[in-house]
Amino acid sequence: MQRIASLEERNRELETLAEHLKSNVEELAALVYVDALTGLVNRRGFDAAVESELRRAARTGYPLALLLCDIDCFKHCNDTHGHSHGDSVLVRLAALLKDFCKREGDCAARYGGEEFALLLPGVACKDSVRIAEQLRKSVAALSIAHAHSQSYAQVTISIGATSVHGSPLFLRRHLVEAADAALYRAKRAGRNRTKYQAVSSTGRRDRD
Ligand code: GH3
Ligand code: MG
Ligand code: MG
Repeated sequence: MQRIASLEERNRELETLAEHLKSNVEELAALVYVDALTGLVNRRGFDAAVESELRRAARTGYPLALLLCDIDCFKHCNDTHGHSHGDSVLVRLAALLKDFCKREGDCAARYGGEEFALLLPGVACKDSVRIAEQLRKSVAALSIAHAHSQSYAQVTISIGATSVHGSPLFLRRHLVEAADAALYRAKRAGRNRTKYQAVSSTGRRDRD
């Protein structure tokens, strides 16, 4: 009798341990998608979000916009004010980007070092540029010191915007390449601006 009671007790302990283990595994799995510095979704999480939203766009026919944002002359910012100031700039911009996630499915991600991505389901061309400009102006309005920036006294970002209308033909690559090309044009044109590049499976169209 005593042996049965002790086995039951042991069983309960093992069940509790298994529950802890399961929740730890779930927490770890979630962390795989989180950027440690900013708390935003990381590149891996962003890739998963884009895949999922492209599938949803193809199902529903709704548009999907992507803004790629890159801090202007950030190397100079680090060189002038130090790496920890640079880190705090990244944290502040990440918080701002989070504020731009207003609807279900909106996703702000740290795409790479000083690059961020904003994925906006249901947003088409014109609105993507309008939101990008709001974001760009909000960053400038933070007035974060950036003494060595080429022409600006404060931290600024350049944005490459793109959007697709739901179609099974669009791949993550199509979306990212168009946004990246637009971002490149924004940098070439002098930074602290937004450029839009449409993406289609048949060809590309620029809009200045
Ligand atoms: P551009 O306007 O052409 O984008 O110029 P840039 O200086 O921003 O671009 P560049 O690629 O030359 O430099 C990116 C800098 O971003 C260099 C790197 O030290 C910094 N950076 C990347 N990740 C981090 C980070 O986690 N923390 C800090 N403080 N700096 C970072
Ligand atoms: Mg960059
Ligand atoms: Mg940069």
